[in-house]
Amino acid sequence: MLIHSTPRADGFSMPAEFTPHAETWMLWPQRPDNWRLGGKPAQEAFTAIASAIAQFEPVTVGVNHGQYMNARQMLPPEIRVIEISNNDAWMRDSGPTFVSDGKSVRGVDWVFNAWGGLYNGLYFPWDLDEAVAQKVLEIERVPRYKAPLVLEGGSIHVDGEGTCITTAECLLSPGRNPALLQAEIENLLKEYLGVEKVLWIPRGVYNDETTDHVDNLACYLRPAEIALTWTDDRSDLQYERSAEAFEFLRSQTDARGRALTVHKIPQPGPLYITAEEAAGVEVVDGTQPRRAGDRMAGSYVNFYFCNGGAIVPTFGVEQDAPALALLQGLLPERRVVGIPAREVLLGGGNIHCITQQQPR
Ligand code: KQY
Repeated sequence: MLIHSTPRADGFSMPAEFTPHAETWMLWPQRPDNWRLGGKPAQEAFTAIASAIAQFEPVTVGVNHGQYMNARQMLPPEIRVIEISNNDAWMRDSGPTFVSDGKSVRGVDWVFNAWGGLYNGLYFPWDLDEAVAQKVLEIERVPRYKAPLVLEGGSIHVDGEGTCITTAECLLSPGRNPALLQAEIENLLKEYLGVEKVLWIPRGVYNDETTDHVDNLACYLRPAEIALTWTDDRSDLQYERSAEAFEFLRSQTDARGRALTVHKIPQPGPLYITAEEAAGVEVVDGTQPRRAGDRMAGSYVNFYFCNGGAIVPTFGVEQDAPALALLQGLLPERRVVGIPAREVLLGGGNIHCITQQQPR
């Protein structure tokens, strides 16, 4: 059911990810021009991630028709597998953003254009992705708002208490909403997320193909507390970006007037695509290339909260164990679970990007 008002007008807002979920939604990777070896290693990684989340809450995975039997056989039986046609597997971005008034949930269906449309989008067409949010909401019989804004879920985080963080690099990029002024975009965020204040971090993670989604750079651990991907190496291309985000966030207050505590989470690597990995991806004109030697936008901050847990990407590098220990120390009320996710990173994102929470 389509609603013609806005969440804010109706008393709805986006709950923080760290509050209780009814379930988690995911999609299934298969396109051979993004996932190496026909998607098989990514499918194994997605299976491990979905299985880890399913220890904490119900999981539904949407798959294209031709992958139904494969996904059904790979995923454990407690995970619901249903057909949802898609162009690629980023439920955070093509899926709905759920909003709540404390009694019921509704969904926001943003305009999706593959992270930049014909200007700098990552593939064409994206028509199947564009319909994913509506299908999820129809399946759940959740009323839908259609937002007049190109936006992906990975480009926003909220504290659930009136504040949204995003990056200017992403939301003001020419491939998204070139006809809108920053103040107009901010107003639409307030209307459709039900927030009162938007904090515009300048940039995200170096070489992030989403044009700097905030979910790869920073996230809320709880209200007024943020985790930020970090490096102490001043010669690293990420240093300036993280340092400016740190200074910016420390200079701000949130919607409730609180100063922000910012925790630095050292980045993995730097991580680069190997020749073997690049060779496994089909080259298609107009699709984001995967070249040997290209730096990947690896980050531990791209993790996912689920009921009682936090599912954190690991990369098989020396920074993994300290990062997991650091996050466990910052989240003592949860079980922090590390899952190997280099195969997800090779596709251009990570665990947060492939998941979407439906609040309880
Ligand atoms: O950062 C995200 N939310 C998604 C990454 C998408 C990458 C597409 N290749």
